Amino acid sequence: MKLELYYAPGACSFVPHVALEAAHAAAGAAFEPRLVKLHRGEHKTPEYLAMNPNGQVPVLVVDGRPLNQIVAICDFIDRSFPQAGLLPGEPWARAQALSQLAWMNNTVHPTFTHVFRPSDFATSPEAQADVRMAAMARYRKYLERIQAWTSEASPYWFGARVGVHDAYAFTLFRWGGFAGIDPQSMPGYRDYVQRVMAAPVVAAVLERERIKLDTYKPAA
Ligand SMILES: N[C@@H](CCC(=O)N[C@@H](CS)C(=O)NCC(=O)O)C(=O)O
Repeated sequence: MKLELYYAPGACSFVPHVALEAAHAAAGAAFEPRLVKLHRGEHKTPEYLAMNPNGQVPVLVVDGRPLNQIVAICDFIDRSFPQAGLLPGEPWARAQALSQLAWMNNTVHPTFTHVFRPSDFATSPEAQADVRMAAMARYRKYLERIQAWTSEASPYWFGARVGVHDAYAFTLFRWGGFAGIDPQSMPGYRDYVQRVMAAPVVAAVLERERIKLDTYKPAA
């Protein structure tokens, strides 16, 4: 099976990127990482839009066929390489895991988009500032919910093996810095994220994407 992942450094594509790295470590599955330069608009070209009409990363191309949406991509990688243990196999536990993953993707993630790009949601500068402020408060509440979940992580979300929930929890926490959330203000979440970052498959992806947990800049 030929697998290609279109990703952008630090974007949500980090989640399937970790999934593929874990599948590589556990099952020898090779994949080709394809860097997409969002600042150059490489995700808006006709060729890219033919793979993903939303003009977004990630896209997983499987033997030439594109697959969109993180939840579907992670489900596909898990079913193709169950040796990686990315998601629980037992039906109820799996449904709960997908419920959490879907919530991160369809609720927490778009809330951050309101913080990061309020101009997508309002036209006047005042309304944009309002959108941003309201979304920042909601984003912090969501991170607190994730922090409560991760307090049970031992050492990772589902136990011994790092997986897609850990990768999403890291990504959302890292974005928190851009939303003005000091990582030191959430010590439980910070300690968990540091464990996740030290896991070899995550460390390999951090290195390839050249990202760190360095997004928070205290106000001068
Ligand atoms: N629900 C989508 C979310 C994808 C998404 O929001 N991707 C962002 C990066 S985190 C993106 O490509 N943004 C560029 C843009 O919208 O112009 C998924 O699961 O794939």
